[in-house]
Amino acid sequence: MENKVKLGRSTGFFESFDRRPSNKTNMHYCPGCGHGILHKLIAEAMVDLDMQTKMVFIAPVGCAVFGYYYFDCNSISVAHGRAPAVGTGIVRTNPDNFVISYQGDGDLGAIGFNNFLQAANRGENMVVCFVNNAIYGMTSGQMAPTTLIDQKTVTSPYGRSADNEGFPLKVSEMVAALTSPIYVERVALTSPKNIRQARKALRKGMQNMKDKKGFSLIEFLSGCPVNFKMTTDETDNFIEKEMIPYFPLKCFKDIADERSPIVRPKPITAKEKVKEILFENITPLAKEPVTLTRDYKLKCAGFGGQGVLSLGLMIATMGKMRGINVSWLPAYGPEMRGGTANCSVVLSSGFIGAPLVEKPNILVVLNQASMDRFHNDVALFGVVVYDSTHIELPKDPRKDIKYLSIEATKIAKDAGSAKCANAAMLGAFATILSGFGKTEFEDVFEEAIRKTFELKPEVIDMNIKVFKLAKQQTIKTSER
Ligand SMILES: Cc1ncc(C[n+]2csc(CCOP(=O)(O)OP(=O)(O)O)c2C)c(N)n1
Ligand code: SF4
Ligand SMILES: [Mg+2]
Repeated sequence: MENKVKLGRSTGFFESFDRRPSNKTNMHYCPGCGHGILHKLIAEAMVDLDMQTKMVFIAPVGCAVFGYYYFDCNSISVAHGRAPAVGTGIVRTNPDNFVISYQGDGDLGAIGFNNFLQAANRGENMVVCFVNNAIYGMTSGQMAPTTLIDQKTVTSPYGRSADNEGFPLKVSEMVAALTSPIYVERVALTSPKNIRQARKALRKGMQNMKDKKGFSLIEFLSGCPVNFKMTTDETDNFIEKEMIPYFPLKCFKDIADERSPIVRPKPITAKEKVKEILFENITPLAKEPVTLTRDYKLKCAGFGGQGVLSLGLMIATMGKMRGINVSWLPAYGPEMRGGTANCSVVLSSGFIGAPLVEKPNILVVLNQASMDRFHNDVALFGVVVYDSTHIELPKDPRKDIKYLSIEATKIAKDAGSAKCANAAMLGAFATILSGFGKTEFEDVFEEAIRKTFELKPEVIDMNIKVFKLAKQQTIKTSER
């Protein structure tokens, strides 16, 4: 490995920063900022260690958000705090790639802390470069998880207080306590001596990654003169005199030599193979997908315990059996205890952008509260299907949607189990679909019931019976 300090710009950087809309020669960092120093260390190390072509630099949300302007390697910009999660995807799908998860104290220690900690705990093969400048730099100096006690920021104008905001987070100490990480060191981007140590630590972490040994964390104490409202000398002094006593510079863990290279099962990414696995136990019908001319966006709502979630699941399963994309999103929480429960279901021949259905084109309701609460959300010319055994039209019915009803609970009760009112609603749904000419689902309803209740085989026959009875009933269009 080339280890000599070189003068001039590293070839790890683009020759010209063409991705920058304005100045193509300089970085955007303020004078005296630690980010610029660390960028240089990274660029040089990735060239010297011959990792450039396989390196993926993950830029955080924070002042380093534009890191991809500078590094001549693969790069990705991610949502705030999500670098270790995206990095996990990269190294798991392409284990030969290298990932630098570059994160500030807000990005890593606040919004993204769980993502970070879980990646560390899984021992992902990556290097996390944690820039601890004790402040939110990009957003003009708010308090960070690592802001020191008594340090003034715009959101702690009297200084951080342990009683009010707790003590600054010692990230390296916490991560070193986990079993998986192999290397954890805290360094500082201040004096030449400290920068030399930072350079060494970074290279060690990167070598670990090259050897596929797992997770390395390097915490860089760094200055933000602009938001500290200090000169660069004062900033270095603040790091030396205030930060280092609380965040000691230290190698907390270095056990790479004790670990063998990680070998993880290769994930299956080939589309056809994924389909085969997903649909293996479902039905051969899935291999000839139906084409829907429009998406079905449903909301099924009622009391917890009425089977609205299973109703949604049955409908989603039908879609799955016919080879189209489906999503099923239940709403849990306090609503489950006797209050309303609901789920969103989408059936689509295309991609499903969001599984949450806010404007259903079909609303299936099993209690009055859900009728009153959701009917105003139904999309223009949409349909509300309700159980008229105990639900009435809302006080202010809309003129631009249809209200269809079936005595679901009565049908189910007469058949022997009022609990199967949801299967009666499925029957109503089948009738509505055949009204739309969507008979291609015809042969999967019963199979969907069987599949949904395969762990409760004793309820299958009754559900199918109620479904069939309901399908024979005429659905009423309610007067408005
Ligand atoms: C989801 C989301 N929440 C909040 C923000 C606002 N925001 C932008 S950067 C940032 C924190 C930056 O601080 P840090 O991670 O310490 O990076 P620094 O700028 O100090 O290097 C925040 C809260 C955002 N962009 N996205
Ligand atoms: S605001 Fe602070 S962290 Fe951001 S570039 Fe300027 S000095 Fe660096
Ligand atoms: Mg910061």
